[in-house]
Amino acid sequence: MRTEQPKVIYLKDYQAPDYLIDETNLTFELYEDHTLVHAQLVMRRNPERGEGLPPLVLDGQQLELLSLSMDDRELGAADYQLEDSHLTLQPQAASFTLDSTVRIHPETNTALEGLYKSGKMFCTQCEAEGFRKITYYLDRPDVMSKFTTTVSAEQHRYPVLLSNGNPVASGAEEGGRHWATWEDPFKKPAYLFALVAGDLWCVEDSFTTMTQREVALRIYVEPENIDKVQHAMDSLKKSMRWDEEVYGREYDLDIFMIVAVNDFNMGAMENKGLNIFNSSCVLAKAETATDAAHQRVEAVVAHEYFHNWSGNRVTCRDWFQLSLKEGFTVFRDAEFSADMNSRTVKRIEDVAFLRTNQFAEDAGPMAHPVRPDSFIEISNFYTLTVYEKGSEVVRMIHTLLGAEGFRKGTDLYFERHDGQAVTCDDFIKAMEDANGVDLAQFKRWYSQSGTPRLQVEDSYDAAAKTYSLTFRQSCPATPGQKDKQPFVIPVELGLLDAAGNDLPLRLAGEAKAQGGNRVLSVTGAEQTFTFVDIAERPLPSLLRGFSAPVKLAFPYDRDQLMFLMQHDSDGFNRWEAGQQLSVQVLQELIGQHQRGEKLVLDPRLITAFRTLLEDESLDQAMVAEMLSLPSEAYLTEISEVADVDAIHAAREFARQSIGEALFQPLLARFKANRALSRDTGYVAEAAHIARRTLQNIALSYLMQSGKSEVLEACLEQFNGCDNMTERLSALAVLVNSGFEQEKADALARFADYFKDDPLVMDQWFSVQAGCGLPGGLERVQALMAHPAFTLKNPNKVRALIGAFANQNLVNFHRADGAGYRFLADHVITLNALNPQIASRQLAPLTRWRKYDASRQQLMKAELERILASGELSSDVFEVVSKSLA
Ligand code: B3K
Ligand code: ZN
Repeated sequence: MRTEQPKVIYLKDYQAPDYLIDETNLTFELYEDHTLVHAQLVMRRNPERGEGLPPLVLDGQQLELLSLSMDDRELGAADYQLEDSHLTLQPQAASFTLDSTVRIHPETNTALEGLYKSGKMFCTQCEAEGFRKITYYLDRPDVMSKFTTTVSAEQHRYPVLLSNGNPVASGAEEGGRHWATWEDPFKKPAYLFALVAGDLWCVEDSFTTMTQREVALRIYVEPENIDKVQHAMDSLKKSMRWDEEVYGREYDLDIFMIVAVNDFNMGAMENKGLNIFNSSCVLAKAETATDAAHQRVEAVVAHEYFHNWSGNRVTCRDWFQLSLKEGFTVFRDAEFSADMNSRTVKRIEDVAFLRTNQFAEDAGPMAHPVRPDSFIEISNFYTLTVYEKGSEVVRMIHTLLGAEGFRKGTDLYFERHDGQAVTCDDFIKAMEDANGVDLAQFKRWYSQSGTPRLQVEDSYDAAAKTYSLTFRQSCPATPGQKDKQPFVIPVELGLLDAAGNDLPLRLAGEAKAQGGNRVLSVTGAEQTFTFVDIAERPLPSLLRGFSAPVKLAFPYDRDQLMFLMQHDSDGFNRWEAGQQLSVQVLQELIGQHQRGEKLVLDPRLITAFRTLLEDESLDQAMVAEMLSLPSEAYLTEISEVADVDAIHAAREFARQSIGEALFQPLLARFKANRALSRDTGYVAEAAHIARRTLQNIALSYLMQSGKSEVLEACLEQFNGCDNMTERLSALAVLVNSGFEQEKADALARFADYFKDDPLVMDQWFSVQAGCGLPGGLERVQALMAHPAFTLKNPNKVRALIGAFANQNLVNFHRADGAGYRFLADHVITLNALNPQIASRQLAPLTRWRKYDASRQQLMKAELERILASGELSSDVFEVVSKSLA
């Protein structure tokens, strides 16, 4: 826990380091009750920082300094100053070697940062500032060094000893111990350092690169998981090929390793040559992981692999530039997933996630630009804004420059900056220079926070045959930013004629039409575009593919939305029209509920859904997406003041009405798809994934009827299927039903069967935590006493507490505030155990401004209670204090 006051760090204060570390030679002696770390740092004065020898200030936290010497001269207490998080000493020459030995305690490290133990294995997590918990160092990404690492441990407990780079030597020691030395030929910042020691098994494969080099691929897991690795290995090979084909990027070491660990604060980490993964993002087989989990493994394996270029070879100068690697890499992994699966479905999923979660962040107290200009705790800035909005910003560059222009830009970026630590400006500069364009105004996406609104009006002049669209952009005030300058907003669009075809698009002043789909660049606060040769009033299809992360408003009526749902040539916008229709209908129901009126569902929604269900030519994955109503979280995000109970009642009523009105076509789809599942068994291909998704959505609507016929079908699926996708869906449907006995039986049997598989038990916790039936809080409280639950494992915290607070809105926001009290209690406990996880779990409380006065009071009171609860980590302190400001 910190004892120094939390300090705000500003981007404007950035200065290059005074000293550089050319070589880092580490030796770890791992024991059960402590670890010794010997570090030899070959250092020199940074020539860019001028003359003289300023004091050397090394970062270090929770380290017990045992010895320190400079150029072989032992230093005594009078030679240095030791504070909570720094060690300061005075170099005597421009080049010198510093040797230190510290004692650390990975065995009691519950924060899971630095070196720690996950179960029986040792592992590390150093990004962003975890390396300072391993040894005294210049722990900043612009200090890049060549690392050599020796690990020594008891042979029997830790037969596998890994670090970054290539293995160069190993041997046995006295007393049943052994050692291994690894050398990483690439200079890297300390945040990419990794070490693993454990009793691990590995699956090995190889990859031939584009220049015919053989790379050994190894995925290490605990022995019981060895049968769940093939999917990750396949994903890795696909990623390596894709990065060669799409970006011309080849892997650079002779070996690439992934290690799966159970206790991990996030999804995975791109350490050079030795990626460490949350086991939830590596392990997958049909019997234990859903289709969605398989896709997540594929995406995360790709993401971390892609970092080898976008992040490792070219890294960040400072942590304000985090989106330089994260936004770009999320964009790369999203395009990879789009190429491997359905492009439209991937886009729909990403946009739904962004609009629900990132837009909420952008409208809340922690709103910050894609490149933040200050922070207290950098761990709090691994956000949806830096990652997902950052990726949207890169996507817009791709849209504006086109695929070829974008590739020219990335080629120049990698060539110019290979081996360097750079900034978002350097990335943009490469794009500009490679394409001869000026992105000065575009760069506001990096510096201005908040989600822009784009209001669109149209007018048609029948006599002149012209059609005009007027765009007005604005951006709400966000913390620290009152007035915003106009953004560059790429608007991809088409104009539909009465038959639903795209009209040729010719702007006034242009010689000829440029296709039926094009991108307009909206750059002014208000801007009008006039299309000519338009024989009839068209219906616009705007922001196709969600070409910019904005809130677009155009006054469509419901019939127009139904028309777009059927005819838009852009698959994303067909879905979007359906979402807008659902939102209009649900908002009407919410109003009825608030006025105490009888709820009446607009029958047009039923008609639209019936059309989708009955058209067998449609892609089933798209049908499934289009049949999914906007989530309660999304309805909350778009409300001025969110009425939790009305939102829940309206959405449940709509689901019920759809289930009843479309019972027959839903049942027909369900039965046909379930029968196919029985015939073919589990197949991990797109068409089968689509079929299962639609089958499971149909089942959940059908269960609304409460008919015993559906219960039987659900139990048949639960008991008779051969995969987790069908089994978990059936379980979720039962859990949300009123069939108490069957529900209890199914939950008990599932837990009994899967009790030894922590990842499956996470699903079991989540399904129950998300159940919106009354009594949700009590159910979650009871589950916290389950033997499989522990606050020390982040996956468990997310599966139970996180799922409850983020997905079970009606129970979490109980009017008496008990849900808030529950969350705050656990944040206080977690603050001492694992500050990063504590601070993440806080997010739902920070959104208090969205709710009615009584809930606002209750939520604020809990934030205040956390603030007063004692010594807070900088992580929790920053989020709580900014939320209350
Ligand atoms: N770069 C890591 C995130 C590290 C988070 C540190 N608190 C994973 C990723 O984005 O690939
Ligand atoms: Zn990343």
